[in-house]
Formats: sequence, structure tokens, C-alpha cells
Amino acid sequence: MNKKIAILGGDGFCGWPTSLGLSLAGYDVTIVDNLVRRKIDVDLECESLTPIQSISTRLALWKQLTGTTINFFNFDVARNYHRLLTLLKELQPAAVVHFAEQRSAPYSMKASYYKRYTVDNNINATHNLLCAIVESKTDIHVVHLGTMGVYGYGTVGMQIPEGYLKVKVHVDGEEKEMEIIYPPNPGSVYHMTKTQDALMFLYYNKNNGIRITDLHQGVVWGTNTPETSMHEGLINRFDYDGDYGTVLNRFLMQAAIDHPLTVHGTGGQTRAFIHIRDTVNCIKLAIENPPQPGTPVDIFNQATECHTIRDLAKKVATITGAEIRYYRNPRKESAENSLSVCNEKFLRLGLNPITLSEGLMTEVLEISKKYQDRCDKSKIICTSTWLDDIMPDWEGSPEPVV
Ligand code: NAD
Ligand code: USQ
Repeated sequence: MNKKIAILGGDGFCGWPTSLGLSLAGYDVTIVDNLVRRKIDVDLECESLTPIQSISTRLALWKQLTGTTINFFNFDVARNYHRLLTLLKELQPAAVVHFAEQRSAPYSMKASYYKRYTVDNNINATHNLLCAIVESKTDIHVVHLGTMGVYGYGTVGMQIPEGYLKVKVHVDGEEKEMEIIYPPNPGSVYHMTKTQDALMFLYYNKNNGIRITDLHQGVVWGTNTPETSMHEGLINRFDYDGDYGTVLNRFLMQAAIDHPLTVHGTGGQTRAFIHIRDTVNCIKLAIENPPQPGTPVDIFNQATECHTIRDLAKKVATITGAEIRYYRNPRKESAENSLSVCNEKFLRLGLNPITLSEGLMTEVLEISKKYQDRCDKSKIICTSTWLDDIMPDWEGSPEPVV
């Protein structure tokens, strides 16, 4: 069995623990990453709360601890097409896991430069990968990290299916059934690139028969996995700033440093969540269960639970005594929405979901406390706004902002 896996974006928050998890599980892992996420940290004058080591230190340490080599190539998947093509031809991996995209919605909305970068980077990276698989004449399974946000958050109360929706249409007075892609409804330029990725998958699957699994992942929380916990030098990144920090990790870190919890608007937004350890578990399951040749793009909802933002804030406040404050929402998004997500496919494959538990939240609190001196408090408030006339809110208020 071919155990070679290429991981595009393998130095990032999801990519690094996935690379280690697959390596320890016996896969022969090759990481491709242009380290742009580390460069963005420099530009934003902010860095991971946890002291992440350079990629060469990380890989040398992994070799020392496990005796296993993870190969690394530093190039831009969106620009260096021929390097990608050569790599696929030479390596002939069974699967490519594609994380290599700009993944922050606020970053993608800061100004035209960031919108254009996000579109250029994400769409070219995905398209280059698909083209290179066709040109290399390999039968590589693509496992792509998409997002729950492709669906939008207006569901008329129905459960979000896994990618496809059965609809009834009226044709010449007759009712007919058809299956369509769930209508895309992105909420940021970043999320828009993921809806466009989905169209490219549809086309290359139909035209060239590429086998593709698109994982519509919810907001990831947590930091470490059993593998990244093996040594401090393997620690995963922890984004807390207004651009890259995601909501639950931000709340836990804010509680740890006595900063009020920054709820946007009323906190009535419901989102889907997954712990980083389940990200790794799900990707492994996706690799081990590739679509059969000739079948459509396989779409999974990679999320284990849904919560409103205000309920998350309340949970964190209950454990820690933190103050909850409400900030004018920097985003153009529904103030309140319901959300129910079908995740039957992963459950059928044997996923045993890790859900929000005090123990796991305490782990994140402890990491936050340990590294609190590395926090730049001026970077916590979200300053990227969806429209020019929305001003960042530095103060917040004790009451929900409608
Ligand atoms: P990240 O920014 O930490 O990691 C992405 C990695 O890809 C970085 O190491 C970056 O340097 C690299 N990269 C980006 N563009 C590249 C390019 N053109 N060539 C080579 N390398 C490139 O992000 P993450 O949180 O690990 O997210 C990974 C993927 O998972 C993204 O596609 C994201 O959309 C998706 N996702 C993330 C979350 C989340 O909560 N973090 C949730 C749902 C989906
Ligand atoms: N929010 C707050 N306070 C904060 C930060 C965020 O109330 O301090 C709110 C936001 O307004 C939003 C929700 O929390 O309503 C989620 O925001 P987020 O920053 O945690 O997540 P999001 O921007 O949706 O993006 C993250 C990842 C992205 C991934 C997405 C999955 O950065 O890569 O695609 O989660 S999903 O949301 O399911 O589409």
C-alpha cells in the first residue's frame, strides 16, 4: 500500500499536528509550505502565543524523538507550478492534503491588498494542484480543507447536509427531484475563495476524474495533540490576535490574562466547532477512505458540535470568572442564527467526537497562562471591519450590541 502523503501547508495550525499525527501512524509524510503564515506574523507585528520553533528545528526534533523523517520543501504552491508538478511526478503520493490557503476571514477583509492576496493565493493554489495532478497523470486523492462557512448561516431551520441537497423543481407542471450543490453563501472574501474551490473540484472531478474529498470544517479550537505535546519544541501555534485568533481559543486566552471576553454584537451567531485533535483524526479517516474512481466529489462536514458565541462566552466565564463584554460587530453577519450540521459520514467511519469539556478548555487556559508574557494586548481587539463605515470598537459594553 502506498503510504506517501504530501501535506501542503504542513507548517500551519492544522497542518503541523496533522503531519505529526500521520507520521506517527506510519505514513511517509512530505510537507510543502512557503512559510507565508510566519511572514504574515512579521507584517502584523504579532506572533503565536506559543513559542513555535523554526520548521527545521521542528523536523530535526521529530527525527530525534521518533527516528522518523518528515521531508520538507519550501515553495509557493500558488506560484511555483513546476516545482509542484515535479514533486507529484517524483513522489507519486497516495494523497495530497491541501491546507495551503490564507485562512483568516478578518485578514481577507482588511483592505483591497488583502482581498486580492487571498483570492490570488487560494484559488491559484487549489487550481495549480488540480492541474498538476492532471498533467502528472497520477491518480492522487485530494483531501482539501474547506469550511462550514461555504454554506452561510441562513438555513430556514433545516439541518445542513453534507455538500449536496435534494430539491424538487417544477417542470411543465410536473414535480421532479434533483440533487444540487448546497447553495454557496460566503460571509467574507476568504470564505468566497472556498466556495470557488468547490466549483473547481466539481469541474476537475467531472472532466478528469480526480478523486476529491472536500472537508467542510468548522472553527477549530485547542492547541496541542498527543504528538505536539511530546516535546515543547513541537508545540503547535496559537493565534490570539484580532485577525487570526479564532473565537473559543481567544476567549480562553482572554480569560487567562484577565481581558474581557470579546463577544461581537449580541453573541447570537451560532457556529460549528471541532477540536484540533479531531481535525487530525478526521483527516486520517478521509485518507483511509478515499472516494472510488468515477464517483462525485465526496463532501464531509468536519464539525462535532454547534454553539452560539454568547453560550461559549458564558461557559468560559463560568469556569474562570471572566468578564463578558459585547463589542460592535466588525463583520457584516447575521446577529442571530440557528445552525444544525449533519456529520453522519465521519460518525459512520468511526469518529468518536471530542466535544467541549472543561478538561480540554482548562488545557488551553493553562497554555495561555504559561505563555501570557508573549501576549501583546494591543492586538486583541478586531480592527479589520467588513465595511469602511464600521469603526473598530475598543471599549465594548456590558450589554449586547444590537
Ligand atoms: P494556517 O495559516 O495556520 O496554515 C496554513 C499554512 O499554509 C501555513 O503554514 C502557510 O504558510 C501555508 N501556505 C499558505 N499559502 C501557501 C502557498 N501558496 N504555498 C505554500 N504554503 C502556503 O491555517 P490553518 O488554521 O492551519 O488552516 C489550514 C486550512 O484549514 C485552511 O485552508 C483553512 O481554510 C482550513 N480551515 C481552518 C480552520 C481553523 O479554524 N483554523 C477551520 C476550518 C477550515
Ligand atoms: N467572534 C466574536 N468574538 C471574537 C472573535 C470572533 O464574537 O473575539 C465571532 C465572529 O464575529 C463570528 C464567530 O465568532 O461570528 C466566528 O469567528 P472566528 O474568527 O472564530 O471564525 P471564522 O472567521 O468563521 O473563521 C474560522 C477560521 C477559518 C474557518 C472558519 C470555519 O479562521 O479558517 O474556515 O473558522 S467556519 O466558521 O465554520 O466557516
